[in-house]
Amino acid sequence: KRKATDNAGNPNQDLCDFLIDLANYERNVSKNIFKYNAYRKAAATLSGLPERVKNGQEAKKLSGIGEKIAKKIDEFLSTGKLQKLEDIKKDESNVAINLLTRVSGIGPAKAKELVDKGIKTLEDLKKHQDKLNHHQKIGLKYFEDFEKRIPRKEIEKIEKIIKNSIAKSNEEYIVTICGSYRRGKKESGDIDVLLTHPTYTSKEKESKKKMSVLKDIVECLERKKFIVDTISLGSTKFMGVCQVPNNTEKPFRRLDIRLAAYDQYYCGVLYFTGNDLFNKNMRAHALEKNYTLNEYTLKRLTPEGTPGKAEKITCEEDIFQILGLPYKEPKDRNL
Ligand code: DCP
Ligand code: MG
Ligand code: MN
Repeated sequence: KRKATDNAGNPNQDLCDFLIDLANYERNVSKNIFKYNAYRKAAATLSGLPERVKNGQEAKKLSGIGEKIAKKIDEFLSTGKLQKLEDIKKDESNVAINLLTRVSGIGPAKAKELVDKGIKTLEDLKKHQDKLNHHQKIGLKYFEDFEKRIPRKEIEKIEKIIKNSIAKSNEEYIVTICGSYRRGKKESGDIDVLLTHPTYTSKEKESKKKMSVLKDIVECLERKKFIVDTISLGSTKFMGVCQVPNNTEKPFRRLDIRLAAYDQYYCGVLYFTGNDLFNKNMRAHALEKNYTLNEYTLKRLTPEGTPGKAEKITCEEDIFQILGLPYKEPKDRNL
């Protein structure tokens, strides 16, 4: 949706832009997630280069760039455009599907369904809100703000607000802002908060008392006028909207909060820090080593392939070490 390759002074920004356009077309219209990931990977590789790519041949040496993408780079460098993209943009239903998927909560299938009904613009959507669920209505309400990237400075402020308010209700909560912020990005698409408490362990996860932990925190942040809207609230996952209090010129921001069990916290931190491609690689590597890794636990697989009991994990380094991998700092997890 938003451009994850926007970093200051990227000398290959225009190439990254057309690759992201192609990626979005593959996801939103063709529903080809494989190609979507391939284009995103190529864009991520180019966005990390210190210098401008000279031609496709040179680009092909880089990871994630093969013959086909190299050819497209050559076409773009010599003509300033890409015929495939020009053709895609000529079809107004493609353009409409792409636009509607930019609304938080609207995926490719829903977008196509709406476009088939003749709903093609945000104005159309506003007139047909009865066709939207609660999440999609919120996505539409905050459409402009949710497209704005969040500067690191603002998330630093938000981190203090969240930590202070939560500490006031109970000193023992542990709060980590994960996602692209933890990976050191200068701007983020949303704010990803991971939360745990020493008394909240995987054994007690389902008990009645623990069910209200996240709800209480959300209510506390609502009273502070920090959380302003809720998309969804379950026992371990909140999705909603926040704004820096007493600062009405600041845009509304997407906020995710997850509650992790204390003994599963670092698998949660690893997962929620990402990025998603890094997580995929990490899980694939775990399987090669006969382990299964998810956002909760790391478990050894028996020869029959069934998971054993959870490994004891007390920090992220433990996970890398058990899997025989050198530790990677969050800033080196931007694949
Ligand atoms: N995640 C994942 N697979 C997904 C979605 C998310 O592994 N399909 C994990 C990795 C992500 C983290 O959750 O880094 C947070 O998800 P976000 O969508 O918030 O992504 P980021 O924080 O990485 O980027 P952005 O700046 O766009 O929010
Ligand atoms: Mg995020
Ligand atoms: Mn998120």
